[in-house]
Amino acid sequence: MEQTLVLIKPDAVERNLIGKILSEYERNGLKIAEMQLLTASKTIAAAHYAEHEGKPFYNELINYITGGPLVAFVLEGENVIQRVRALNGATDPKDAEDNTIRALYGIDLSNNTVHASDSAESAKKEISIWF
Ligand code: 3AN
Repeated sequence: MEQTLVLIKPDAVERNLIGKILSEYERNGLKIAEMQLLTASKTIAAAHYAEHEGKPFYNELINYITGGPLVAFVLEGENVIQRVRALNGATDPKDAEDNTIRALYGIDLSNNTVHASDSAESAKKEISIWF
């Protein structure tokens, strides 16, 4: 069964949105295979966002993702990578399609509430970083 790595990011945990966001995935038939609540270390954050190193928003991204507790989990199901990206919506909440998680709960491009792997290759890499 295909797997993907999802984060409920610090902005969402702070606003007590864990249950609402998990229920979006669960009511779409996706199964939680692993899950943990943690505050990410700089090492984990740097590994997760390695592709963004050197970009103008990199330091802000690392400070944000390590700035409070988040929920990291593995979801599984048929075509789960594409399905979770669709449920999350566009990266920038102002561009996110109606009723997607980022349209419902996202604040801005930095505080965009959730992360999900964008390919089978990144899912494999990200699952090994977080679990
Ligand atoms: P996604 O999380 O949808 O795969 P990526 O990988 O392009 O998006 O970006 C990773 C994270 O970096 C985004 N979730 C967002 O928080 C942040 N980000 C991306 N582009 C920008 C930008 N231009 N300015 C500030 N933050 C950004």
